[in-house]
Amino acid sequence: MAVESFPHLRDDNDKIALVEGELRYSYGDVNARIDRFATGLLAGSSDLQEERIAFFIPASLDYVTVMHGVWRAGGIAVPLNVASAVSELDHYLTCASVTRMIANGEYQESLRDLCASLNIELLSVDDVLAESAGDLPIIDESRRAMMLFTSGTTNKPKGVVSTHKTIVAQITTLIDAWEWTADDVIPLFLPLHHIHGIINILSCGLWAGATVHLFAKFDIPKITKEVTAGTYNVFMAVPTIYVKLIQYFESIDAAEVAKICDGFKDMRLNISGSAACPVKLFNQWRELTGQVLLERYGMTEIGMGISNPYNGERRAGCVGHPLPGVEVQLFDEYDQAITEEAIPGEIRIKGGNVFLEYWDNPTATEELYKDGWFCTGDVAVVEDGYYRIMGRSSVDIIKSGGYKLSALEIEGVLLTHEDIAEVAVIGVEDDTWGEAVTAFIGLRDGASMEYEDLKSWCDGKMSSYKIPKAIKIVDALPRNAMGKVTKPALRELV
Ligand code: MLC
Ligand code: AMP
Repeated sequence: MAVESFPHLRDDNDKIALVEGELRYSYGDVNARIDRFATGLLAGSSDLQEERIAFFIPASLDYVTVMHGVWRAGGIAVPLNVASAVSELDHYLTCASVTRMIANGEYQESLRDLCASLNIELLSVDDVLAESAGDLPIIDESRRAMMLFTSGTTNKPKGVVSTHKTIVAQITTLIDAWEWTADDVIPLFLPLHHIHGIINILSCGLWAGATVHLFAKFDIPKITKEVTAGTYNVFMAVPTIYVKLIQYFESIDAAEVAKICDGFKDMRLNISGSAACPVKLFNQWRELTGQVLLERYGMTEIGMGISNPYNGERRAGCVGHPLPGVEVQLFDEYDQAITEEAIPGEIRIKGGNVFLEYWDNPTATEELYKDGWFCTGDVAVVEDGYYRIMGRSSVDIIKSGGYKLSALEIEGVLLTHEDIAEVAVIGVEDDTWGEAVTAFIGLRDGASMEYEDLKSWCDGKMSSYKIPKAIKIVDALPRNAMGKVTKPALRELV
């Protein structure tokens, strides 16, 4: 089957699709701009044939124009984190063999040297937009559409490739499960290089014909002002955001808090995901706003897999049931399917929602597929029909404020510090971040280290959210008989 324009944007020309500050853009305007951008990208050719086009643009009309423009012209969209360090961008661009990069203004300036060194053409959105729309290719749904970088148990992030079909499956299951409609209005303040922002909010919103309010960052005063005004009826965030909202409530007067909480109370849906929502937070949010958070479970490679019901009991500490079209099965350490409740096992997933491949890395792709099941590395148990996430099989993956971080990647950077002889990074339970990056450091003879100095040293070498929140200087890291650092032993030192 072929799709003419993906994902589907309503032909309802006057309906507002996007709101950016004071500016409002109708579906008609957005559609026309995307067609002009796609035409400009094609520059006379009939199809981009999966050319990788990266973009470095915060949430905005331009972001949507570029993402959909690349899709409509037959390219692979590579949205990048605008907060990345140069060495991280170098890896993404090289790994994906990006040929063109779209960025505006100061973002473009920050990329000039890197793009020149990698021979990548650097263009602004205006450089590409054609005067008028031309013919666009018909795209088969099996073709690659998007590459998102995700950290894993390896040193460098891998490019997760989804097809048009994958993305449609990821969107449509959520449209049905969470009863999206054209009347929905949702704020989008999450970063737009991850599926939570891209699929669950932006793409579902645009597919449903809803209105998406775009924020370049999580701006609490601006967003809560709109919540008080009753602008939104759906709200989706990572647990850290609900924690930060509650912390904000503690810093403002009670009358103001009451108004904001009333705004939340009037919404039809508040969702939490990307990391575990502690039961304490679930209860606090219900007490403050009356909203029973709907917690769901997902992953870059699968979109959303498991969700508490929209209608029905949303159980604290649980992620609910498999979404329609998603097959979920727990497996034990011998790869045997677990058929009884209360026995923990690894979550494995099948379905149209599952990604195609890690870009240019067939070995990594094969490693994570067993008998057609994608192995998530997350461990869960089923209790009374509800899935409950118990943790991850790897200690080298950390979830901080919804970001998935690789301990090995952070260790790799820290090891380039001249005073560091050995280092082990773990995630330590934290009320705000879920897990806080903590580095255990063995110093070279005679060296000393203050936390603030290390933090400044890390600046520019890694995205700021990866920088350790704490360090512990140790004489020697605990190791097993094979000489491998025993990370669980480090946890006990905290
Ligand atoms: C920001 N900081 C973080 C951080 N975010 N530190 C650790 N972990 C994080 N996640 C640090 C900054 O480095 C800075 O440090 C300070 O906090 C203030 O930065 P900020 O940018 O002003 O913070 P804020 O806007 O409050 O950001 C918090 C946040 C953000 C929660 C809004 O982290 C965020 O958007 N997280 C969501 C990520 C996401 O979308 N994940 C979904 C992945 S998809 P300093 O020291 O310089 O002050 C997925 C699948 C699924 O997981 O199931 O959805
Ligand atoms: P990412 O690769 O950034 O998409 O992160 C996916 C990971 O986030 C999953 O493998 C889980 O470890 C974690 N995750 C997502 N949702 C939840 C949730 N509701 N509870 C616990 N962990 C979650």
